[in-house]
Amino acid sequence: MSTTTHRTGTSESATTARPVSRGWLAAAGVVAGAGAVALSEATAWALRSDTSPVGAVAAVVRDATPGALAELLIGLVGSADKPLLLGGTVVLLLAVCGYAASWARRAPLVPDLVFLALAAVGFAAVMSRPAPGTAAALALVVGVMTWVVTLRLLTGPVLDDRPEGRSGEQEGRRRFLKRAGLVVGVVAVLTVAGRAAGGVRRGVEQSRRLLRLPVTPGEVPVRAELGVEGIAPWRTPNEEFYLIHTALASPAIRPEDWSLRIHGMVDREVRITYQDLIERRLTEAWVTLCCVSNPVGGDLVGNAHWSGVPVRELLAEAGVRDGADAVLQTSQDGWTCGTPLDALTDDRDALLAVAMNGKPLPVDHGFPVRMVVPGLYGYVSATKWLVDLEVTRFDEVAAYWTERGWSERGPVKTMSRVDVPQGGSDVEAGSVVVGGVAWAQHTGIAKVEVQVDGGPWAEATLGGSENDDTWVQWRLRVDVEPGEHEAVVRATDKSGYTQTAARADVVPDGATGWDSTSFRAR
Ligand SMILES: Nc1nc2c(c(=O)[nH]1)N[C@H]1C(S)=C(S)[C@@H](COP(=O)(O)O)O[C@H]1N2
Ligand SMILES: [Mo]
Repeated sequence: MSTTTHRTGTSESATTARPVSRGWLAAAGVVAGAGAVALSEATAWALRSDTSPVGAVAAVVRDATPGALAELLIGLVGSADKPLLLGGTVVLLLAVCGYAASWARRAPLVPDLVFLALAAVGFAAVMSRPAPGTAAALALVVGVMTWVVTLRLLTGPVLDDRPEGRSGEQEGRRRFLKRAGLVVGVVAVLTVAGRAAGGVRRGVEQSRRLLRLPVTPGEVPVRAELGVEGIAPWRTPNEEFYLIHTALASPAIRPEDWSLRIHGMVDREVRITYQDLIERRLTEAWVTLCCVSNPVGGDLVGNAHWSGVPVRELLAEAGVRDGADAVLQTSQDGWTCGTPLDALTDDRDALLAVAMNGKPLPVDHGFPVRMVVPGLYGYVSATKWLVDLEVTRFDEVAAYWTERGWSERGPVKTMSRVDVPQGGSDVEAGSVVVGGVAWAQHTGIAKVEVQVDGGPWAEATLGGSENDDTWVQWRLRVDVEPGEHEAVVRATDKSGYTQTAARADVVPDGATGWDSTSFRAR
């Protein structure tokens, strides 16, 4: 009984009497902050070569610096501006981390809240850069987790109640230094690993840049562009082309390591290397690709000039056996889809594509080889990082999205979209141009009609196109009085089908319904 009383007394006096070393807490914050930044950068580096949270913040700082000041600074430091900018950003970050951690005893929540705020700034910075991607978001999550764990690990010995006096102090310091050493070691190993993984990606980017393929960017057909500002450009630039894939990090495949196997219900198995493929006669075609998950009015659709080898030629060499009706495609990262055999063997431009708009496929769009099939949604046809084609039967196929409730067949549904006037915008009363895009790949768009404020349907002017596999732009001049207005659009394809007004969700086989825009005329 007396022992218990004694212990309690000691511990209370230690808590109140021992002076708290804010310096040690700040040191813990700097080490934890450095660890968090390093692992966050290493994650971004390993997953993607072009996004870095610190780099993004530095870029925002750069863009926000008034031009004259920036010039003055660059004049002062010359070409050292970039390292200085990055270094300055890191120093500032660590200073904030140290200061925040020095509050760990008096206000234990402050360090974590401050770090979360820093991460939020990083997130905003990353999102403001072109092509942000999930990798950067994941990198920030890794950073926050590293901070939370290492800060507790390091402040533990400093915050621990222990007997007052020199020996207690020394013991705390010893434990702090031991743990700091451990943190630095683990972070260093993981950072090196991250950089090594990133190095592979950079190697692939490098070989991609050095490739010289006999391909062209294609010529945009005359009158494809109707010259209306705000309508999506007829050719979607590679950097703006939507991205959909299940892979967390895009597979990094060197062309010399790539090969495609064609097997299953065939007379002879075919294996083809990248070199074999690009030495064949390459076919080029404009094809609009769209995602089954694209909602009415959505932008998961893009048009590009693709170069590649018609897959029907390779299937013919393999010799497709009777009874087959499907091809199971597999990517290097294990994603699969089932494609109707006839879409790959009829006369359409179903390509094993190696280039997009005249450039080797971007890594995120499937480098070195992907499939593109006009008329089918991407989830049943457009395999990126393609490595395997198995000729088979639909009743034997289990593919990634069909196992998750999406339809086995995915022909593209006829669709139209209004791009201008933008929803919620103000325009001048009088003559107003309504415009957008419409697509019905491999069937073709026959006409697009617009209805303003429930009035009669009026036929829009269509832009040119080269084939029925791409979208078309459309435009219509309408007269509007001052006030609120709504314009609705619907397309009719060359089979005579007019888009239904009935709204269907994207699951299981693509959205239906009419797109519309509401705007105000002054
Ligand atoms: N390997 C792989 N290929 C894939 C996918 C994927 O998740 N993994 N997604 C598909 C889907 S759903 C679509 S819509 C298209 C998108 O192609 P893009 O990212 O080049 O626009 O790729 C298809 N190919
Ligand atoms: Mo998709």
